[in-house]
Amino acid sequence: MKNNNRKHTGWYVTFFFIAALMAGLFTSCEKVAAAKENPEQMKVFGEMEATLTHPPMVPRPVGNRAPTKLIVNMEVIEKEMEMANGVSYVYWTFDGTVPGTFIRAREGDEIEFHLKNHPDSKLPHNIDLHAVTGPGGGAESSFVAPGREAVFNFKALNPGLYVYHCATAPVGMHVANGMYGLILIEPAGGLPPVDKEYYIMQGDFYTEGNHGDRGLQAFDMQKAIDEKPDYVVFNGSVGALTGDKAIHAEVGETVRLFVGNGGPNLVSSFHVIGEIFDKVYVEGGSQVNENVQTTLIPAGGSAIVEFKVDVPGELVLVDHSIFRAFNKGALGILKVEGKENKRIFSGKVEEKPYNPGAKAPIDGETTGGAIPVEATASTSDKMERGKAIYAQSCLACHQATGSGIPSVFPPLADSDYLNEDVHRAIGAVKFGLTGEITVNGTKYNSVMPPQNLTDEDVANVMTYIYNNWGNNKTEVTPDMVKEVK
Ligand code: HEC
Ligand SMILES: [Cu+2]
Repeated sequence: MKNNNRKHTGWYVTFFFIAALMAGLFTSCEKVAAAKENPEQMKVFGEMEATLTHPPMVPRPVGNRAPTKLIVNMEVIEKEMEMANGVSYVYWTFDGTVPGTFIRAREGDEIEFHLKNHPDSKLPHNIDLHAVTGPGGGAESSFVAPGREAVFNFKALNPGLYVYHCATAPVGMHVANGMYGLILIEPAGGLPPVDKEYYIMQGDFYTEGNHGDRGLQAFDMQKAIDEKPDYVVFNGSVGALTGDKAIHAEVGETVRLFVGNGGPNLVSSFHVIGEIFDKVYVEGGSQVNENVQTTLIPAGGSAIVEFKVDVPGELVLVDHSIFRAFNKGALGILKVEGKENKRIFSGKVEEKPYNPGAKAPIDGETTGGAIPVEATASTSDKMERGKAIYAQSCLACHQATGSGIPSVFPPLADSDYLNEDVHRAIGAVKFGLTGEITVNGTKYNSVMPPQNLTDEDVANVMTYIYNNWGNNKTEVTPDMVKEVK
């Protein structure tokens, strides 16, 4: 093309200019492509400030932009925040949240990292980014006292999802107080597009009081050394991803979760109840596994999981070391809205008696019209049956005497919530319950899963509860249960 231009000497200047531009573009494209094999050689174009986001949101994808000089500004803030209902904790944070803000960059970017430490901080801090190739992941270079700012540069050589964390001594304590987050280095051309992306990070916390003990809780070093956390949570606190803080998607959408584990101690068995991961970028790297139920996320590690949501409902995010989910807080909700698809999931289509000991009834033997069982069941039968259902379905959470567990599971014994409104209580048992409620003056903001009982059994178990433990002796009938929609 250049040769061609040279023949038309009258247009020489213009053509030369255009040709030079195109040649420039062409070689820059070549460099981008060639850089795949040689990321250190990747040239950067221009300069921009990174947009950082608080969890559970993530910044916009890099798309097909060229590598650039990316300026990251982050601030260390020590502040008191809520860990659970009525429980607070002095967290040490990157940008004021746990986990810290999400950084999204591209392979080949040259990152100019500014770490500021708020003047009100009591301690110096630093940052070790696992995306850094260099001593300490930047820890020494970023070490910064309160009221000061440290700057260092690094080139993002490897694509992947990386943890960053504070590495100031005692390191374990800085991490245990919430000093971690994620940095995503996208490959050239970016990750394939999806409909929804979210940022979730697990962490374990060690408080002087036990789980649920109210008030400001101090860090407990001995429990941390013993690896016996009182709280295991997503995004820094119990309920950070439930109730009106649940994350959302619509039927038919593809969802990508960037999941990290700050630790400091526990490994996460990350699972979404009611979904299968179509893809997992194992350990946040480039290897993709498919059709995975539960993926292991090491402390100081990550995974990217992707799935398409096909039916509506509440998907429950858990650490499948399951006591952590239902007793220590590692539980979140992804609410999927849209049209049902009965072929993919029908819901319960039938429920009938199963009694292997009994004689099979002979057809036509029940003359005079089949009498519904509940019409003949005496109150003592109902209480008997209700007691059995309670033991099987409710006791694990609400406890044998209906006492519940403070701050985790509300009491059913002498419960004002229960006695005030029978229809509301039926609704809780029939459809499950999320969001904040107050029982006997104490706030709960957790999740009770739907119980999948027949209307008759809901009536039985509720009659049992209402006629025990100081409740108001309401008799609940299957018809009352049927009416609650
Ligand atoms: C996995 C634990 C779990 C199980 C199992 C469970 N619940 Fe609950 N239940 C909860 C939680 C948590 C709440 C509070 C939900 C909230 O914060 O919105 C609750 C709330 C309630 C409430 C309203 C609040 C109150 O204390 O009066 C009733 C009534 C209730 N449950 C009844 C039952 C019955 C009956 C069963 C068994 C059929 C049952 N639950 C099984 C966890 C559970
Ligand atoms: Cu620190």
